[in-house]
Amino acid sequence: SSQSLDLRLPTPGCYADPVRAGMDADAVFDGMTEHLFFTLGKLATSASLRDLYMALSFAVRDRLMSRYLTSQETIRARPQKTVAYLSAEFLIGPQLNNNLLNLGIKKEAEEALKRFGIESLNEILEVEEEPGLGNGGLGRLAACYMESLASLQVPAVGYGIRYEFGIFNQLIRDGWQVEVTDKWLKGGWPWELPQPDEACLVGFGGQTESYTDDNGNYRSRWIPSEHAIGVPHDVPVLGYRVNSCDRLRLWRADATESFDFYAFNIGDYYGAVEEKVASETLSKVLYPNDGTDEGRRLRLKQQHFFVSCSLQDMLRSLEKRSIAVEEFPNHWTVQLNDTHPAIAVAELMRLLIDQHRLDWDKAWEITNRSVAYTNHTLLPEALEKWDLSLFKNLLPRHLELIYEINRRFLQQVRLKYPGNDLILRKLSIIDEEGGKAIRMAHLATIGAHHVNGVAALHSDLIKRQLLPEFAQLWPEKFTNVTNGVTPRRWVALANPELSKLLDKEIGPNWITNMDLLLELEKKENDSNFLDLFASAKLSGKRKLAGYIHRQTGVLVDPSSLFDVQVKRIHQYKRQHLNALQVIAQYLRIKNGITKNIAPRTVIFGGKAAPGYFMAKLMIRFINGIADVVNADPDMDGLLRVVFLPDYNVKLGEQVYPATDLSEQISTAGKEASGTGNMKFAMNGALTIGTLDGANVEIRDRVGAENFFLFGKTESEIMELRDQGYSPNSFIAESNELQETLKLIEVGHFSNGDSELFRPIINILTGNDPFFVMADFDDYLRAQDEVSKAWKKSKKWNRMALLNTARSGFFSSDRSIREYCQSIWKVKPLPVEISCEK
Ligand code: F58
Repeated sequence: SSQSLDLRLPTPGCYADPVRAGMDADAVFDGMTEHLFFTLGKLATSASLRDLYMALSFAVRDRLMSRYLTSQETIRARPQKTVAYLSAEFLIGPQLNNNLLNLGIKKEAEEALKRFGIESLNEILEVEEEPGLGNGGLGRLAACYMESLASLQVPAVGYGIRYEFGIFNQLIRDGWQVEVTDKWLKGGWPWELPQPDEACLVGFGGQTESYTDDNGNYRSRWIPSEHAIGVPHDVPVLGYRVNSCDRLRLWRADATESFDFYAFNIGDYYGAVEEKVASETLSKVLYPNDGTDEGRRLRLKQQHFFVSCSLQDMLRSLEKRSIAVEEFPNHWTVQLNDTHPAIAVAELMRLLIDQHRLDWDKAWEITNRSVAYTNHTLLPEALEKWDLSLFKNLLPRHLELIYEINRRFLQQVRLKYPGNDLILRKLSIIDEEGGKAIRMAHLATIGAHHVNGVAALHSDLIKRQLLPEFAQLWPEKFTNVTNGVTPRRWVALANPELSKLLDKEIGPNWITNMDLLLELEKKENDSNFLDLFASAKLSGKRKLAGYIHRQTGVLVDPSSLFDVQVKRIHQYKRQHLNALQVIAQYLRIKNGITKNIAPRTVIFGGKAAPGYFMAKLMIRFINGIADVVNADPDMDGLLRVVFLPDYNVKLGEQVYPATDLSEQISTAGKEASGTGNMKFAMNGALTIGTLDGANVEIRDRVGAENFFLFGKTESEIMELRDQGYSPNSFIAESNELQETLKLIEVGHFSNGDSELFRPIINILTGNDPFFVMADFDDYLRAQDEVSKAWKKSKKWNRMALLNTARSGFFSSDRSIREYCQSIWKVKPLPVEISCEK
């Protein structure tokens, strides 16, 4: 219709202005110049690096627009099913380089920058502040999945929260973690498009009342006591070298206007401003927990806020196109990224019943046909439960609906297991033990048509241990989709040296078809090629060594074995097992037993949850060891220990290409999947690991002979636990372990303070919940294998090459194809950009 208004209006497909849409270096340069002048108010002659970053980002964003708008228009005009990926976290990382890569104008941007006197694109990329809108693996997975969805041309929207402060920045002071607020928005963030016209209203609190409707039916209605407004902030997510550009829609909480007007009427201006501030705190900060559920009221508010906005947005999209609400499951498939958005089950029921006037059965059918749930953890302390009274106070209508969902569900269970009260108690959404609570995993499982784990072992354990009664009831509901990571960011962009080599050897198509990497297998005995492969690695290591020196002052040798463990700090991930191993190596060197030692640089990185004392102490412990090791001349040329502060996506891009040995050493059965393990393998690192999460599948694919396996299996751990595990029996059998523990106890790594690391010793020699003592000797044995293998460099390089060659399965493109086929039933919708008027 806009065309009939004015034929001169450009369609998104043929935006004519070369300055804003041209893809050559001249156009990019002109675009930057215009943005410097008109958008940023700067003269090119006095532009700072940050100005140039902003100008280039705006110029790149311009070039996304025809793709983005045409994609959104294609989805609107040719209605088919769209994926709604609901996630409280999207850890998307820096945007500029990724968009340059996916647009295919990296060279052009470099050329344009040269005209501003900038010799390397890296200088500009350095300036970019990353949005830390996630804690770790779960948030990063959501980002990889959005990128793959767009690259596979699948219509999708990622729905989440635009936190004003993301995950804290980590400083290290005197060896301790210090948290600093992450003010990622302070300089303006060029990648978002606020859409205030599409705001949604969300209620909280108040009460419900029953009434009889016009047809004489009993109904319930909710009268909330407060409201917040969700304003969408959209981030275009462009696929790799395609026109498809999906949308990440992040909601920012605003105060409702009525407060402001009310203030003028009653004169309580300051009181009203306080209310406004309170409702805006909703999207203020990301909860920095990893692994423990805190059950905080504000977090439940955040969850309901973004879920309600997102579902309203989906329903509105149908209304706009005059599609009946009954058609919802044919137009939207809603994926719950863990239980954080699980309130969607109740909220969709509420919207369908209370607002769209559907009856229960129809509403339930729609909900169940639309929603699927991904579980990311088995740790009992991480399973979300909401205190019943808190929940009722905040979401009274949702509680009523959950009671009814539960009543109908338990009725079904009773039919199948007559007289079995135990199973009813086990399956109920309401946990009756202790203070009553709502089990969100149960709500999600009952509401969803599919429940999936994130690696084969994990999905199996969901069925056998976490939800066995549910799996018996609905065997076909449970499935596995092994995680994956995007090769665009994690190889093409992070590892330019390796990418160049791959392009030359097998052509550029590996970027979208990682199975092509298998062709590298035929190079496994080609010394020339192995040398080239190794020198790509060495170049990554040199860059990281420079970064380590600048950040920590520690000089490391790029020819040493780079042994890396980067991930959130947690007892189940066992950074302390790694640290103990370092001490054992240190002792060997001190005692002159250096024959089997390979020169190593042991690198740690990761944040600890601010309230997790043991994790913070583990960081202090690693830094205590680093201080002693790095200051001891006996260690020169043999051992270095580094704790890299503030591990995030950007730093990960430097770390993965520079790693020789990937530490994946969690207690078997505890790490749902892991995704860093995949990034390492793709970049040619060998793994030392337990049979946990996706390690199992990595080992199966790359070959057992190219993987350093150690430790008890999940079933052996269970057996040990059932027999009454005693760490001391393992300590008694290991001299090296005794000496290692002794050295910590006497304060060797804490300037003689024998108290500082006492809690670590106590936990390891006490009940050792993560079986560190049980796995120590076997870990040391595997590390000796690593050292031995490192010394035969050609053999090592061959093993490393085979890891890269056989890692194609772990592309998130494969994961997304599986979700599309077996869970979502969605097909790609190619986007054509044409210029017909
Ligand atoms: C992670 N979970 C798993 N949770 O630990 C990891 O094995 C898996 O590879 C990854 O998900 C992707 O499936 C995870 O990162 C969180 O960060 C939660 C954030 C919210 C609070 C509770 C932890």
